[in-house]
Amino acid sequence: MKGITRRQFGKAAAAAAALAGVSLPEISRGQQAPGVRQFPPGFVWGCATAAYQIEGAVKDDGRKPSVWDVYSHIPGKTFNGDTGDVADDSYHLYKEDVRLLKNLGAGAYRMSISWSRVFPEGKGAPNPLGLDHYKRVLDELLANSITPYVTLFHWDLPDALPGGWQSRSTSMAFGDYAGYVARELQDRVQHFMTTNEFVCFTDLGYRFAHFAPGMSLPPREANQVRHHGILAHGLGVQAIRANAPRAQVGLAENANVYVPVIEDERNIEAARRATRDGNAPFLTALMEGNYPQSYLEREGANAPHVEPGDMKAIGSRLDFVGLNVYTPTYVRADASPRGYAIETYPSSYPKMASPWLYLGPECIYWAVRNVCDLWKPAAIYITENGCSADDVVTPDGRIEDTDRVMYLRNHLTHLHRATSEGYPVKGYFLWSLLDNFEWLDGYSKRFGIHYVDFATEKRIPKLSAEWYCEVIARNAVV
Ligand code: GBH
Repeated sequence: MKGITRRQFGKAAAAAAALAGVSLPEISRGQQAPGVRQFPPGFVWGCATAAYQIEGAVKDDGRKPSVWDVYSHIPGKTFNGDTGDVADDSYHLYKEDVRLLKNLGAGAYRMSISWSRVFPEGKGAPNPLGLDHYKRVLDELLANSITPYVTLFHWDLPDALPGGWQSRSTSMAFGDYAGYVARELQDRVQHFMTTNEFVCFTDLGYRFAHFAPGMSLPPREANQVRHHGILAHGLGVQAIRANAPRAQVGLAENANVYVPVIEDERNIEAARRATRDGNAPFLTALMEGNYPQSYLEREGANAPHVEPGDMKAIGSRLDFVGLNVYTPTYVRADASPRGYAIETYPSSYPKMASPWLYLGPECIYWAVRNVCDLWKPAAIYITENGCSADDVVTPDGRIEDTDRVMYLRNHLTHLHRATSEGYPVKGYFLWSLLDNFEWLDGYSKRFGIHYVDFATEKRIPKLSAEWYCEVIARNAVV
């Protein structure tokens, strides 16, 4: 990015300071200086994306439609009728995107694989051309010393699977797909995530008719869909372990993050209870290998039907828990039987450019702390964190996204609190490497640290990319 290396720059600055008779702390990679929010040595810095949001090329090399292809083409579902047909065209421009990562100095990239490229019908015969594409992408990453972290399912369910997530056989099909991909890619990939954000492909798709496939099932059926989602994860973990014994296995989950309104013992305890209770059908079930009794009682006759062996699979040991963190839910202790109450947001509460994205940077600390205090996972990654902003290109071609830098800097400051208190956070993936298809919001919401001109597919680093480059180089908040 620059004419001289950082080391040279640091030396030159130190020399200049020595001449001037002052001593400046030389803050460079791996060095601790007073007041510097330094991350532990070896901390992994990366960016995240997902297949349907960036790839385009929806008909190339034998790919068949996913539920999101179908849904985004239904008039009125997405902003402006936008679809992922072309998106960032990363299917063809992946070398350019790896170059963006390289320029940042990123050590890792979280990407997802499109199930319907690998198994166009969701099951049956694999399509070798589909996996060949990912082998090329992975080789490009590895040639640039960027470690791939691969998500197997980021919502793009093959449309051909009968019944979608209403059917238990979809969970089995996911297990088969996960095992196949893990076996084929184990020489290139050491970190696999099964699924991304259960609530988004179960409740939002099948209960609230919001995301694909747009159904509003009654509670019993919707709870069964949830169960099939977490069962898929569990079968996926087992299949990956059986087929790629050296791989590290986890998932990426947007657990609700409960932040104590006041940081005292009572409210901290309330946040912990809320974390267990508010994530009962998903992360809690995974971490405990059981649905909490309170969830089963609450759902009563609508509770999911569980077959023998399901909960054992669901509770499979994980090498890491990945948390996608965006926004807080504030809680306080109260005298109710459950012991906590959720605060409502005042209308003046600040938000980023998406209406749901309330700004509360301490949520990243509490996401880590609540999960670690409750379940003591071996390792945590922040698998997503980032924000939308109303980016504009200035006449001289710059994107001055100071609001995104503010969002990120504050989140990293609170993440630093977690690492400095000894919580086992191993890495951070910024959402997102580049602007992309933001689901129902189409191309109207930009989350990238690289701006994409969707007419030309030109990528331009934003101020936030410059900032993140500096964070990575110093392994510290800047
Ligand atoms: C992540 O979800 C996704 O993993 C990623 O694909 C996505 O691009 C990124 O966030 C940014 O959105 O329409 O008011 O009902 C974050 C969690 C859950 C936030 C669904 C938006 C819908 C809000 N998302 N939620 S609303």
